[in-house]
Amino acid sequence: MIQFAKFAEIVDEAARTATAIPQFTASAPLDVDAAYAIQALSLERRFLRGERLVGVKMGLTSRAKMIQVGVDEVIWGRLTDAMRLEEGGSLSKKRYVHPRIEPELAFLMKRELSGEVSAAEALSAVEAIAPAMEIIDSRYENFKFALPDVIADNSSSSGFVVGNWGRPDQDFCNLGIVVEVDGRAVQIGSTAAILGHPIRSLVAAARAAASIGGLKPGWIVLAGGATAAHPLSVGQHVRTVMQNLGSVSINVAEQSCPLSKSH
Ligand code: OOG
Ligand code: MG
Repeated sequence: MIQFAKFAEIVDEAARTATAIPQFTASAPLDVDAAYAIQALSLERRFLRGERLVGVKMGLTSRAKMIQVGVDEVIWGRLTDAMRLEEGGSLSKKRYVHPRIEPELAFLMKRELSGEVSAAEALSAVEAIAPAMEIIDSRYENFKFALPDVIADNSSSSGFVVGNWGRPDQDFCNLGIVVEVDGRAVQIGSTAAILGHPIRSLVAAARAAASIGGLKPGWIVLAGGATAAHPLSVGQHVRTVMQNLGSVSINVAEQSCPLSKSH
């Protein structure tokens, strides 16, 4: 356990200071359970700094994502309030090691959901759905990792932005998605890429979250990138358009503007 705390400190510091670290599995034989224990401990450190748990993110729920990172298991991570970015606002690239962005479908929970649930039960616990984007930023050098590494690193999660919430009683199993950078399409896909239907990702999230007391009302669940992630550079305007649901955007700044009295 003492060693887990050390790994948690290393990965938390790497995230906090935007510094790349070597993969843990290069020097330690971690398994998946150990990796989730490290993730939990590293998030505890953020909670001690005042961050609040606001949901979970599912990862590697599409073939495109699995192929891009060479890991083919569904994973999950924790979302905190500090990771949320303002829709249409800007992110400070300095805060990340080598950030990438990917289109996501977000669920807003209306009711608690935990353990083994059917797709219909999962859907009935949803208040709203929205187009979203996740900023992933592996803390490992060259964005390279094995399954336990990425889990310990909060499944690469480092930011998210959510568009307008829409009704969950619409068909969202096969909605077209376009990710644009400065108006040019860089990724095209469909919500169907997420486990055949994004609601399956919520079913998986309920199962995963059973270990932390279940998904709570008011929480956000990100269903997982529907396309490969796109690298971010300073000056870009990134927008994801999701059929019927609208769009969500973010600007990539070197550094976000300081809110000082002189401005
Ligand atoms: C791992 C996180 C995967 C997703 O949506 O599939 C993920 C990574 O790609 O670094 O967030
Ligand atoms: Mg993601």
